[in-house]
Amino acid sequence: MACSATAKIIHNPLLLSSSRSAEKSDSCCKMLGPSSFLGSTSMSKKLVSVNKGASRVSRRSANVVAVSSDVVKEKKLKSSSAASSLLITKEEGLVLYEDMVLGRAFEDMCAQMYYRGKMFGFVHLYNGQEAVSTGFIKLLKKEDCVVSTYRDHVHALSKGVPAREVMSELFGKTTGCCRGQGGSMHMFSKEHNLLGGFAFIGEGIPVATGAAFTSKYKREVLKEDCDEVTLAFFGDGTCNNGQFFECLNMAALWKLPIVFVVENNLWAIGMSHLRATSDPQIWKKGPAFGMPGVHVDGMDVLKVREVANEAIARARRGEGPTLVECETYRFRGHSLADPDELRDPAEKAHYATRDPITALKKYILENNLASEAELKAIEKKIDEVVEDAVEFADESPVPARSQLLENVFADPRGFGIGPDGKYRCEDPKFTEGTAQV
Ligand SMILES: Cc1ncc(C[n+]2csc(CCOP(=O)(O)OP(=O)(O)O)c2C)c(N)n1
Ligand SMILES: [Mg+2]
Repeated sequence: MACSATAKIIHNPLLLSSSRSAEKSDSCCKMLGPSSFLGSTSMSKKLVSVNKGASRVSRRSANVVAVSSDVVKEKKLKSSSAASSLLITKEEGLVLYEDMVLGRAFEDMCAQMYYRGKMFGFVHLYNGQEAVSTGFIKLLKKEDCVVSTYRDHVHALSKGVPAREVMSELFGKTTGCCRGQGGSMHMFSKEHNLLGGFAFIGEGIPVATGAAFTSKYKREVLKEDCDEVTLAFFGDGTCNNGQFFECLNMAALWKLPIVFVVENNLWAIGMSHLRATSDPQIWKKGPAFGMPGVHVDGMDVLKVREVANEAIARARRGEGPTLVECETYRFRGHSLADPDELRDPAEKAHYATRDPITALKKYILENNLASEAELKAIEKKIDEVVEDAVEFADESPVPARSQLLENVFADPRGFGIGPDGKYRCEDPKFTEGTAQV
């Protein structure tokens, strides 16, 4: 099989069903030895693509594969002796570090505020998964779109929604990015092209596919100057949902500019990924639809970034979608209401040692990209940003009761507005459930 010059990270779909045929015949695909993928000892083999052209696959640790990009390889860092092997500049490293520290500090503060009764409903935190959000979203332009899930605060922050607006949304205040009407699971910002957090799993994938279709339509039919890309984030559990497959099909068929980013944290609430899916290697489902599938260590922001760079560039060039499976881990329970008693403490301890922020810090310091003092200064700045966000949210006004039924797609004559023309929610008994509705 010949490697396409453009499909830098593609696998031959035909070879995926048979590891033996892959071993024999493909010069673009290579078998790696037994992998401890997803903590499973039963998963014995893994296919990875090797591009013989500008791109290459590197193996920097036992079971991790990342695809090097031209962009990264071209970077020459003159200030350091080991410059040519560095994956990031100082400026890039500090941007990544700041974004990840912001994500972590913000979520830790959310936990405090939730337990103090400042937030309502379910709140799902992102601790541990920061390398995925940062590794992908920090490569985007403002015009590019992001679609998230209920675990969406950090995606919003990475996309540039101010911490004040995200915190206020969580507090249900008018200054929130959805005027307090969305809450934790429904972050949205038109300005930042954050097309929503979605509470139903898989619900965001068709929305993202539609956004990518819009970009393609603008470019090819309306002849607009548009190379926008959409990133769809979702979890491992969601990949067993039909919408995932339908959208992979459509995106591949129409070569849409989208990257499907699976945040495989090994669990769907209390259901282990290994128990829930016929083939735990989600990335394999990309080639089945004719698009590249890549597995990357989602606890390493630099590896995520390399893969993201390739996939985003491919989408921007009009070469179609990519499925990226990021192997990651959440450091907290499914939501703040989850006692998190089902996951093995040994598993949690293992991933705790792979904290993506600690790993990036180590890389930055060991490669003299920045000093300890510079990183401390970033941490201090972020603490202030988060404190400020809380103060801002706390002092912001709650929405008027009349806002309660805005954007509700139900006939207001039947429910929202009474015969007197007033919103029924204005009736003080409305929230007690005793109003005459
Ligand atoms: C359509 C639908 N079915 C069921 C649920 C209940 N539910 C909420 S979270 C979740 C697990 C999702 O796991 P995963 O996709 O791995 O995401 P993670 O929470 O690990 O980030 C389920 C089944 C839902 N929200 N939507
Ligand atoms: Mg999961």
